[in-house]
Amino acid sequence: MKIGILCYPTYGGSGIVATELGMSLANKGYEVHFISSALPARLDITNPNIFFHKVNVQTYPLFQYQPYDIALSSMIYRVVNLYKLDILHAHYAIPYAYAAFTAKQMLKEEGKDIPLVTTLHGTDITLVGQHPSYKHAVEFSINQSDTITSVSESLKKDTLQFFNIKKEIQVITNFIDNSEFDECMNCERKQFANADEKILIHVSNLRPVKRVEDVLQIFKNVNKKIKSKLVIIGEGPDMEKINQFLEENPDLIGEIRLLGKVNDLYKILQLSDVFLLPSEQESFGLAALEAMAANTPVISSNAGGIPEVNIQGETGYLAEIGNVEAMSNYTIKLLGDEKLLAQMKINAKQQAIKFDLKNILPIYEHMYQETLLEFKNKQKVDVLE
Ligand code: GMT
Repeated sequence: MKIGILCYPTYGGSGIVATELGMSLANKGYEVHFISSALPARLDITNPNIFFHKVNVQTYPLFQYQPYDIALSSMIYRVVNLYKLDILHAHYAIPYAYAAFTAKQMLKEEGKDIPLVTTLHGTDITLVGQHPSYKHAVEFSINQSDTITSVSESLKKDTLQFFNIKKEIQVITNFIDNSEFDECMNCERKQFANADEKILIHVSNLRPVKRVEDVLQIFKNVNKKIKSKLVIIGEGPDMEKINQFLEENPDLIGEIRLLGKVNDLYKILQLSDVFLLPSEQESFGLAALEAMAANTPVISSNAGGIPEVNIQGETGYLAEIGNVEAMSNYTIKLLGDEKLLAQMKINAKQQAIKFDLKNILPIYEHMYQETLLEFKNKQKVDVLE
């Protein structure tokens, strides 16, 4: 089967999920074509089953805004034609589902068609997709998809609540390849903390929905009671809030390490004692799952799909969004009790194993087969009519 994957190259979890999915499919022998504005960050282009097609936006002095969506749909059209793709898989509705629909219309003009799967990831539904500038186009393109999947039950519920969706939404949760965590056991903890200190970690694209100010405040509270360091990984618009916090709390400058984007994420997660995810919105929380795969329990808010991943009192603790006091107290309780911490590290790993790639990849494969079958049956019916 030849699969076209449409995704963001870097920004956020949808690109990571799309890339990991595509690479796993390629390893199983599928031919996978990535169509994106840049080479996806984690993509291994040396795999002979993987192809990358860069969307080139032609600039022109007349354009106030560069027409990415037009260039994208043209590229989808060309790749489907040139490589005879069997199926398209759009990750994040805006603009991927919309551009894929347009490409399909171009193909139809030539008597060709191809099924489209759209995977809803998060803010395409819960935030940006609801803006009046996008809402109707998002709703339309979701409804035009042959198969719709969402990464959590919570996101499915939100989609049905906020949009008029006329098709079944299949939940296929995000996944993690636990085998990638077996390789990096020899990590240097002393690089980040002294032997008697605990390590708290936060990984995100530092947008307002991640509530980095809560991360900082939780750490401030915890640090008063427990010898500890905070590691923040990622870049984004709220970096300024971190700088401001450090200016206001100069005594914590030496306690907080800002690493930006890193290549060794899994290694650093394995060194950590607790992962903080106090998000305002989180359809799934892939970052929390990655932490758990590295044996790191999670202190989080109860936003969106997080409770489907982080289990209260088992893999960590959850509190209401913005309840910094509760999240601080939970962290202090966890880090102050070695037995509890050791047990929760084990539980976190066990939870990550439930979401292992080995369990989720066959669900994706089955979904592609079913989508193709239904699409072909529908085409036969259309011909008869
Ligand atoms: O909204 C984002 O943070 C970006 C978005 C994405 O498309 O990358 O992330 C969402 O998708 C991830 C992968 O499915 C989920 O794990 C994140 O929870 C989700 N983020 C939000 O809902 C805020």
